[in-house]
Amino acid sequence: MKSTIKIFLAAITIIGAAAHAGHHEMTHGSTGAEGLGSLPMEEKIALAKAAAPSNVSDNARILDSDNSVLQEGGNGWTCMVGSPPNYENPMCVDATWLGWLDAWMNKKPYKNTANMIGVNYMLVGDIPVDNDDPYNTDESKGTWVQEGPHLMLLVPQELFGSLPRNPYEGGPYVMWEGTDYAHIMVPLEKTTPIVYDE
Ligand SMILES: [Cu+2]
Repeated sequence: MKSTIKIFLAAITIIGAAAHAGHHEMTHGSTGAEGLGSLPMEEKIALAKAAAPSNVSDNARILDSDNSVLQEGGNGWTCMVGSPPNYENPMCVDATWLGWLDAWMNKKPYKNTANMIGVNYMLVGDIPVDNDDPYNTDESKGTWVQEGPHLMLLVPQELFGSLPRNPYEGGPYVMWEGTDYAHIMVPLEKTTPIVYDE
């Protein structure tokens, strides 16, 4: 599992960098080209833990962006520091989501066989994502969204029901409909459309 998480983190870094390359920094508060890459370990741990409530993250395993373990955990949760250089997308995930992340990053089929829903906390927010296509990095096509604080839920896809597939309709919605990686997004704040500069 370690190596697969590492692949995931490497790939999400690439996706993040690609998304940023086509996206003007002003619209989502970059800290600059050098970013936060040289953050002390304690600050990385604090950033990762900020993705979830403290009763989830205090005793979680904490992973750096290169998959090194910054802190061992003991409660079944894994918090990840997010993508360098700016670490805007830390997350805290359960075991079900670890399986999903492995499948997504390695483009393997995925089906939730855990017999329980999966919960993923992203209380800090995320980088821009195409809601239509999990692997699209071209912001000139697709339906791009950048969530603030949100949860992501894995449930059997039959249970998506009539939830919106449009991230801007309001309330929970389905991300990546029609793929194995479809999941429910639960924004905790109003979703503000991304503003692109000319
Ligand atoms: Cu999502």
